[in-house]
Amino acid sequence: MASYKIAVIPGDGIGKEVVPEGIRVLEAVTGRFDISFKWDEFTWSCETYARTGRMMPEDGIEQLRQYDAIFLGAVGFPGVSDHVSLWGLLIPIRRQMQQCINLRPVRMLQGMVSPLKDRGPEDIDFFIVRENNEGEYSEIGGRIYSGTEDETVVQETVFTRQGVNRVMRFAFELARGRKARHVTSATKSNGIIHTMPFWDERFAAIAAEYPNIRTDQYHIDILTANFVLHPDWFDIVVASNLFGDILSDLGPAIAGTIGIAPSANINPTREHPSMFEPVHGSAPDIAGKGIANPIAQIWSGAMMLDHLGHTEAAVAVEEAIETVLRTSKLRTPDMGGRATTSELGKAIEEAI
Ligand code: GGG
Repeated sequence: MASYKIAVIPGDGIGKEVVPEGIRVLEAVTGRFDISFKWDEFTWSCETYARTGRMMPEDGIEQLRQYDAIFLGAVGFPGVSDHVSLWGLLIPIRRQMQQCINLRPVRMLQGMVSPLKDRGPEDIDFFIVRENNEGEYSEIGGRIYSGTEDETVVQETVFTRQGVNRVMRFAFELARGRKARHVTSATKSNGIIHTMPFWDERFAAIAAEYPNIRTDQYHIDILTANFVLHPDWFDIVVASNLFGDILSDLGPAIAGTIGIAPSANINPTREHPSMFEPVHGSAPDIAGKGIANPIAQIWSGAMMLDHLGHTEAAVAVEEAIETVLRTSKLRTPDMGGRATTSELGKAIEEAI
């Protein structure tokens, strides 16, 4: 039997409601695939911040290093500034665990309804490969003359050759295993004069290593329009940290709802644990009502199974999600229904 120690961080808001459903469904596959999980919960959150002045303890990263993977819910709640909660928990984990790839599938599942007219599952099936450790998410910068008319704020974007090459190679390697074998680069090299022309140069250089893979690139503005107008044009989209974050909210929205969108923060060397979390945040507006969509968390669990080497178990979880969506009318309010978080979680567990 394969046994894994998983660090569970439900976090804030609906994170605390969807994480138990993710665990419920992963537990349901363990027997069938000879896997066992030991789940250790860490209550690090904005509540912890309010009590202690920190989102996680000083040795939090060291504690997490002993685990095989991290299963995260959502981070952020009113009362704590969003940049404090993100830079106090999520971003230090991504960086210190060298989770430099954020893999975000965008797939319209059978049974879902797209807000785009006449689009079905055959039209929306791609991956966003987001650079996860550098780019626009940078601490370099500062503010001078605070509170005066001369107030000035500077924020530097950081692209390293190693970081950009790494995310692009990951995208091309992923494309090699796909039918369409096509990589699209998200750029903005007309307006962003230093970093984005560099991004384009690296894209051309890495593309040359993969002559059998079709490539194209779009400025981010028209790329967002093309996600809506021509979602069938995309297979693998490689993007910087900020662009990837924005595109991976738009992608699932055209596939039906952001409530189903999973993500994997991957440490490709496997020296440190990778982290699996829904794309969505803590949704304070619906937190505590028991109506959050658990599918993004459950699908993130499938990505964790796949990362741990249990591809068949991962496929079983994905198929269970699709079975419930295809064969039942059970939907949470974001999908136009009235089901609760746990009703949908239990139905997926039963489908396993
Ligand atoms: N699921 C984790 C979460 O709360 N994500 C919301 C968010 O704003 N994340 C920022 C990011 O992915 O960079």
